[in-house]
Amino acid sequence: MALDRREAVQRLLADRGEMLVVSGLGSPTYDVAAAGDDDRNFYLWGAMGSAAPIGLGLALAQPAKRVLVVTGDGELLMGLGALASIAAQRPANLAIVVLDNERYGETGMQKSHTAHGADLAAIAQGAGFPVAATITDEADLDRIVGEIRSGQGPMLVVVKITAGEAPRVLPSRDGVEVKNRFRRSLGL
Ligand SMILES: Cc1ncc(C[n+]2csc(CCOP(=O)(O)OP(=O)(O)O)c2C)c(N)n1
Repeated sequence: MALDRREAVQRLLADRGEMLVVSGLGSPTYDVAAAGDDDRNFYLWGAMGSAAPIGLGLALAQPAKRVLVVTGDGELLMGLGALASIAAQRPANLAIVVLDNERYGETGMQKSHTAHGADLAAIAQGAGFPVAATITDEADLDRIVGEIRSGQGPMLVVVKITAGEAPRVLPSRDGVEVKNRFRRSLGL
């Protein structure tokens, strides 16, 4: 079983409050934009492998805010070492959601390592994450939304999604403006 990526992200971000969101390049950035543009979204357009470490830095710098990283399996696979750093730092306010279609969607749907058995939740657990899970249905998604809002992290949630391509929704590609408005939203 697997979820629709747009519906899953919509559900994750509905009534998000002050939550800060970092999106991994490609489809996760489009999914987060499709759920509604927001000054508190920090969209990545490149820097593959950097979404989780950027989330870590943000969570440490803004301990009073919840930080959610929404990224892809391919993106996370490029920077797995970050999971060990996150576990070592233990930011309680950080959640990572991996939209796992077992593919590199942006570049032609080539199979990623998760299609060959790599288990990202098990890897996070092995790195020392106190909370790591894989979900495949809406009931689990509903349960996990509350955890992401107020549970004790760091947590990593793999959301298995279908491999279909959703229409692209492109937010601003001006990295300086995205950064500036994100900082302004924090009063910086
Ligand atoms: C260092 C680097 N290598 C490769 C790419 C090309 N690239 C962009 S997105 C992407 C696939 C991302 O896959 P995933 O994170 O699983 O997202 P999906 O679109 O499948 O949801 C790749 C390979 C890149 N931008 N940077």
